[in-house]
Amino acid sequence: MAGLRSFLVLFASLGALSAAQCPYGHTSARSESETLEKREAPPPTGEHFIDQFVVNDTNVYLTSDVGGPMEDQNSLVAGDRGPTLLEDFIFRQKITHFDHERVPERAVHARGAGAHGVFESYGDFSNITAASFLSKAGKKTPTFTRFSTVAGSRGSADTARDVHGFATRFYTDEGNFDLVGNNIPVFFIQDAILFPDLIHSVKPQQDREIPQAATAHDSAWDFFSQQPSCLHTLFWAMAGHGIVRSFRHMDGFGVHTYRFVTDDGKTKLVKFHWKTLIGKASVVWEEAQALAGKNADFHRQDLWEAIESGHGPEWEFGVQIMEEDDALKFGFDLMDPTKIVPEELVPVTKLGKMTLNRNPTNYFAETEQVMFQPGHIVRGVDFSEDPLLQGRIFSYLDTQLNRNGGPNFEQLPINRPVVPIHNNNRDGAGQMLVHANNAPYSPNTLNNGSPKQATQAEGRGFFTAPNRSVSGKLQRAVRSTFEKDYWSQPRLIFNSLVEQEQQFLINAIRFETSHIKSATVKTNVVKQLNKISNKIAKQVAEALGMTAPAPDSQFYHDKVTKGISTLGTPLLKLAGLNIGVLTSTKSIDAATVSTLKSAFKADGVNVKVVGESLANGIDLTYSAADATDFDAIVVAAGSSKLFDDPITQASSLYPAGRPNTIVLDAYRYGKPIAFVGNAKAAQQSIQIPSGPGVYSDLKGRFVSNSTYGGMNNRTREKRDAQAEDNSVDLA
Ligand code: HDE
Repeated sequence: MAGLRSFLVLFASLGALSAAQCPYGHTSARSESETLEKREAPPPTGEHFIDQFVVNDTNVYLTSDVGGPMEDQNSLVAGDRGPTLLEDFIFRQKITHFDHERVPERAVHARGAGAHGVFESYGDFSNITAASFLSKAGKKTPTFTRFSTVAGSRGSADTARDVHGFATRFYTDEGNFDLVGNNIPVFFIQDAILFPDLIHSVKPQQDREIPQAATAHDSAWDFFSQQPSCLHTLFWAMAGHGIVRSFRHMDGFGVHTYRFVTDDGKTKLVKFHWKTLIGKASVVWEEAQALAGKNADFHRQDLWEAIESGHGPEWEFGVQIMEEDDALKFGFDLMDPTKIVPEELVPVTKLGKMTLNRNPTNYFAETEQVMFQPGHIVRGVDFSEDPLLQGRIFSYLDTQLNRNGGPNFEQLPINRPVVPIHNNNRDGAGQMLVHANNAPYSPNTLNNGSPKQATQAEGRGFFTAPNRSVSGKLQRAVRSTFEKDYWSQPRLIFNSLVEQEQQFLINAIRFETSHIKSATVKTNVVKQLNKISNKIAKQVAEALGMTAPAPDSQFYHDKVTKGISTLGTPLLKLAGLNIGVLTSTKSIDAATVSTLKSAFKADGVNVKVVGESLANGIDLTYSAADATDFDAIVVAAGSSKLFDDPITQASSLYPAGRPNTIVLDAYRYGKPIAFVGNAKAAQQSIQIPSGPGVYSDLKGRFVSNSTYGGMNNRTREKRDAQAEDNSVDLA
């Protein structure tokens, strides 16, 4: 069985506060000097800060909202057949609360899943930032991360093709820092004032609210083709980054240029990066579409299960560091969020690692009520003049007020920082604190001037970089320093994909644009694409039945950059991936099933064994299993009869041809498939050709003749060289 694990190696190459420490300091009096000094991270009590709010309903009586024990299964009625009485406070309380259970969903990024984690700093980075969570090697800071899609509503499918949100809150010992980013390093527009236009164009059509969570319609492409700043982000989304295998398999980006500020006020321009330590992976469009119907919770479930199984996802956190004087040095303005700084020009400096290790206890209380804001920053981090970022600083606070109906949402358990809050903000709906200071204003003498003003020099206050200055006349116009070239970088992205990914990207645009009805929009789209690549424009035009345009070569070039391709980058880990072993319940025993599973355990790979019935330790029946359940499939010895003739050999225990469909779908979705022992006959009967991604049985052993999913040419040589060592003894 040791050999079985090596199949996985090949597969990889293929492709807290305790109750006494309430954050608001109202249960334990802290001295003033204590709150003004630099504070250490919450002590490692072994408890998570959220635990103090968790309600334990074990072995208790039901109570009303105000505490009295009671029963709530029958309403209070008059007589045997009479109406319900207004007096029934129990009924009214229960129903009223239910009627108010929902809050407005997020205007964008409504569909998401979140998890707690911990960030660990790799070192003392006080030479570049005063941020306390980066002040010491090994320093740990609790985090909460929410991943999302953008366009769909709260109940939409996870695998909609879309940009993905990657928002992380660091609960630092100097307050909360939110990095509200995406899995794509650029954005559609350069100015926040265009955001409502962008979102109105991609959201469902106004009259019929169709299509849900999709840009394959006229208005989206009308906007994209009229506003060519969209093309760069669009190209990332049309490549695999729009249909990720899981949240774990994607990178994250702060998108805007921010600033790091040191204690003595020196600044650097920085771009934030999250780099997945599992490796990037995406699904193919056919599978994404199937998943949208078969398992709308695919990403949410994957995240949950990875954490529950102890294989919580990890990312390295890093920054590209640039000098203030370099803002215009790269051929575009660093304040322009539609441009990447290629890593060949400015490499990413790794600062630490985040591991997600705890699922929410309550989705609503944590994931739904977490209120991220780009305006949540800490000493050592500062904004930049990026007009998109500037607008976001306003929008997120505004939207949180709308979702919560008042300003006290920062006091909710998931939003409150792990350090005490002292200020003169008062009252409002849902105020949860009892402020004792009778002089809630500054300056005051009645409370000895407290809370005192914390500044750069005293009390470790937040401060705005002293280097920032502006001059010039007020204007309402695109920044003159913003590059008018919207086409070179999308071409850079296209050039940097492997051949098969390039075709996927073109196919994605073909799919989307085939849904456009307006001839004008179609023409405009092809014109824009032609400025990026004549090859793309021609292929899209062909599908739309249009005449291919002549090359518009002003922005054509052959440059490439790293970090773009998904298929060209091997997976780094297998933890949390699923292998389906198709077998026959009749020919396998429980001991073999259990040995199979433990052979994969060390790599964190889940094996699900599929058979006709759930006898003998089988996990899934052929009726319930689907190719979308697995990252790879092994058709095991003993199952060949099930494949011989999909009609006549069909068992009464599953629909005709079901085993064949699973293997064929897996093949179409580009998943590695292995045929073991006498299952080779199954390969012939289903007529799956040997080739990339299909492993055949040779003398009872597997030998790779392929690459991950048959889609990765660039790493093929390396992998074939490994094949000898990675042969597997399964038969
Ligand atoms: Fe957002 N965005 N956004 N956005 N955004 C929201 O805030 C907005 C932008 C991002 O998991 C909203 O709390 C404007 C860029 C994420 O809770 C809203 C502009 C990036 C999330 C809003 C942008 C993002 C949001 C809706 C143009 C990547 C989900 C609900 C200037 C850097 C956070 C909410 C979560 C959510 C506004 C552009 C990422 C309406 C005006 C660029 C990950 O306030």
